[in-house]
Amino acid sequence: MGIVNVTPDSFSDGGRFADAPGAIGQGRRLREAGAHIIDVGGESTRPGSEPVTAAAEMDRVLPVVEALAEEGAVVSVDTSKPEVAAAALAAGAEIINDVTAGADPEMLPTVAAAGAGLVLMHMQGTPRTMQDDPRYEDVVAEVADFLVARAETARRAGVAAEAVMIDPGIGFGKTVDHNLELLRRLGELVATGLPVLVGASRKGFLGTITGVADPAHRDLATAAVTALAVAKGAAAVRVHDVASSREAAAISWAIARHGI
Ligand code: PMM
Repeated sequence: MGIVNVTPDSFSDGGRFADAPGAIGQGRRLREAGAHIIDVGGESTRPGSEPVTAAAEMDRVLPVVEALAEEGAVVSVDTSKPEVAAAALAAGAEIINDVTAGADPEMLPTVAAAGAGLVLMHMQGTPRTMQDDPRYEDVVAEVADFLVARAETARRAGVAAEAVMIDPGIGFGKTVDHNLELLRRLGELVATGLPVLVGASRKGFLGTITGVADPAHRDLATAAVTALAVAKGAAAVRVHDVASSREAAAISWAIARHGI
């Protein structure tokens, strides 16, 4: 899954693809690099970020969704607003990527009515405050229990069971150690039987470990996570630089497809 943030303020590529032509061009490049899904987002969820209105989000994402879907791309839209989701699905998106795991009561019925795919992500708190002091007894068990329960709720709302992916939400209300624990024990999420998506691309914990301060220079670190996630059974990774993660995934898959 390649990332196109149509936002002025995302943490790693904020502003670079803020206009529709720039974002569409980036989506095309990610497809050429081998992305199977293009994830289009119009609201930054970086720590400390403020929400935007549904109208502003639609203005940002809809022209990009329409153009890429028209060209045959499988488009997902990163939104937690049902009205944005409905408009994006009508414009040709096939998947809703909701970082709140369908918290708005209208979201799951909206996805179900469109027969669309759904990514359910775990987050503790909200983007404005989530990194203040995240705490868990057992981060992996709590994240897994939450995601399994949300997947069951989605199924009861009419979303097809095979259309749901789960995502531990790396960096969303998690310390560096929480992120590492989730990756180390990713097998426990895979063991739920639900396809797992991992989104670690360019995130802060990679900089903490490597010392690489500029998020745009964290693609090598990201590819290392991709290799590990694929070896542990992840179904997909959400990344800014598709080419490097494709290579890492190909090698990891060649070695580990029968388990390591
Ligand atoms: N991370 C971000 C935004 N959306 N969606 C999913 N499913 N998983 C993630 O880890 C995730 C996400 C933040 O990263 P960005 O600002 O670079 O898009």
